[in-house]
Amino acid sequence: MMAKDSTTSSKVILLVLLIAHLALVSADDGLLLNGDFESPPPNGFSTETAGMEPTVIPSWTSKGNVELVESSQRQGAMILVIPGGRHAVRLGNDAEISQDLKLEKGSIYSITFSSARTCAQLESLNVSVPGASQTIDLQTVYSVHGWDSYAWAFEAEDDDVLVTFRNPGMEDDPTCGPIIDDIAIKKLFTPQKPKDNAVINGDFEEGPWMFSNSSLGVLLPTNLDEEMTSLPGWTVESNRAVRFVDSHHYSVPQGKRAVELLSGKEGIVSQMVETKPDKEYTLTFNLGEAGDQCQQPLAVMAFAGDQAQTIHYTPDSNSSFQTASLNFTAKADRSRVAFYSVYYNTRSDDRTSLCGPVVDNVRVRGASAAWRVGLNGLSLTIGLGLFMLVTA
Ligand SMILES: [Ca+2]
Ligand SMILES: [Ca+2]
Repeated sequence: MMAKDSTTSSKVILLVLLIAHLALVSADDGLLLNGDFESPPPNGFSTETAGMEPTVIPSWTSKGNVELVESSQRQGAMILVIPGGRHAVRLGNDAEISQDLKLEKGSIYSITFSSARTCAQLESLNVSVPGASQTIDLQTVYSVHGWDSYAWAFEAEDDDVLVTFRNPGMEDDPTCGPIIDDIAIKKLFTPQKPKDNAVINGDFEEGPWMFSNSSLGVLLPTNLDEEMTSLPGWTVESNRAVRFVDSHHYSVPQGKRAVELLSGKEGIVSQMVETKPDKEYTLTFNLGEAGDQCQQPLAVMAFAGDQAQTIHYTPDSNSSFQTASLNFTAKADRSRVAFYSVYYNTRSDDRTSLCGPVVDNVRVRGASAAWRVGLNGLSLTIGLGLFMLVTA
């Protein structure tokens, strides 16, 4: 009897631990509480009372003209764009929503969110936590659906972090303002640098949260701080974003994740890699197509140290990617590796959505002694062959 009781109680303890563990995990990675704005407010969803009284949004604190909007809701002649499900939130002039997150002090997190603009004017969205903030320009709509997902990274200064989304705009029409939906968070870790590769996260497997239905990928906007990036190791040094894509919705050369380059030379992803001055290196990477009906031709400009080369996408008939390489001699103890799309590509079906070449599996390897011996051996053989040809 005693034995049975103790087995039962240990099972209960195990179950409690498991639930506690699951609760911790869900608090860390994935959708924020009511991050999809589908939880009904105390008085239910209603567009009747919109603007009459402050909107109560479960799990969120709001300030200013914040409105829960519904799919099929009209604004003038236009039907509002709802990125996911049936509901989203719209921020009027200077309005904001915020939520307190329990995080781990000192860790780096990436927030993924979807946003659409409602008016033709320039709209932007500011996302902030104590000590960090970024304003994301919504002027460029990258997809024909009228909304995009974005990611933004920050370091948690405390265990309690208030994340705020604010519309910094002051439009004449107070019903204008960005729509937000599907807000999720992911704790990032920086992969170790592999022994035979100077590139960190060269396979792009570590990155921002992606929903399983992220059919539009996640845009990574300008980010000049290499420590605070949603794509560990990499920076987006251009005005325009690059797209993080997954293998469930796109062709990815290696693993489950890769980047798709957009907007021609306005979308640049780069990394400073450790090198030894005067040493020879080879940059290799996979160049592919995303399988999103992107209009060809596709090509990248690849940079490695002081070398740059245009590489056109010309794969074998039954492959969606090829391997390209570029040799360089390092001039310093850090060398820049960078990529941008040579062309400004759009999808062939809608001719509007931005697309471009996919880059994955980026490696920078030093030319090893063994490789040089091999090369010398090869040139000796060729030299001998030539000598024999000449003397024959
Ligand atoms: Ca929603
Ligand atoms: Ca990959």
